[in-house]
Amino acid sequence: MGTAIGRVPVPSPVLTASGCSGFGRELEPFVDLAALGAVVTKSVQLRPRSGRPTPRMAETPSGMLNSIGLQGPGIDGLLAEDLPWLAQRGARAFVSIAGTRVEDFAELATRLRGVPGVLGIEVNISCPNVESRGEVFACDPVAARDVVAAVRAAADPAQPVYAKLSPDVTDIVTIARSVADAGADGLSMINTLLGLVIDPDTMRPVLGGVTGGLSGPAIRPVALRCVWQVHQALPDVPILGMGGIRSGLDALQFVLAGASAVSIGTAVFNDPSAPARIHAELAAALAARGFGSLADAVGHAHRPV
Ligand code: RRO
Repeated sequence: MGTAIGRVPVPSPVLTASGCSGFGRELEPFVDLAALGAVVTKSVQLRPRSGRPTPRMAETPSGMLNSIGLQGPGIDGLLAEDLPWLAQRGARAFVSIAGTRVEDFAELATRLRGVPGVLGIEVNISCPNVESRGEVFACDPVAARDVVAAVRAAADPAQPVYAKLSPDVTDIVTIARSVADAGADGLSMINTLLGLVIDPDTMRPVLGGVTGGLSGPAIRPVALRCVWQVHQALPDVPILGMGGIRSGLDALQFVLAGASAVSIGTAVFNDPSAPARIHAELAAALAARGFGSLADAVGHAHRPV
């Protein structure tokens, strides 16, 4: 059951989600990486970064908070180690890039031109764990547009560029329209939602970075609502849906709302084989409902009964 990222065909509509499977190594014992739509990498920046103070993860009954703070190897490490490792295994990499200036994003896209195995670029303009809200480009339509336009201009024309959007906005359709007009080939929705956990014993925030991004089942209805609204407004823009997907029936809901592919994030912490399992469950769920292909089901919930 294949799909496309932009116009590039991939063998599966199930991808990993950025930040939850690193650069694929942790999943390799459990999942055939080459059979995934792609491995969406942890967001990479121009330089290596050590991230926020520990602890950086907190569990809640309905989801997980992280305040990783963009820890990563930087683009040089990614190009030297991680991308060749994925390419050797026949896996496609969908490289998530992050920066604090428009020029950072453009330079990262330039460095990724023509790199073997790089399927496309996910432009992470929505990390909540940054120093100021002004750095969350996805909260402002003009800032979001400027980043995406610069990346689309700098990137390899063969590599689709997806913009990763934040749920922490008043009107996600305005942001989606702005980045689509700027040349985004698709949208990744959604990043985590800013949250807080306080330890009742210490009576202090659990996370070293105080606040963190909430992921997992708690945000699934929010993510689904975002996909629904954006597909309704922009039905021709491909959507990679994510946010608390744990089963094939969860993934089906995203497809019915308008996603043509899904990313699996937090679920891998409890079940590292989740991407393969969810692919099989989604295929069975589509067949059981009489869909001959995934494309037939995309946006089905919008159609009159
Ligand atoms: O590294 C992080 O703290 C992080 C990133 Br880049 C992101 O996009 N979303 C998130 O929840 N955490």
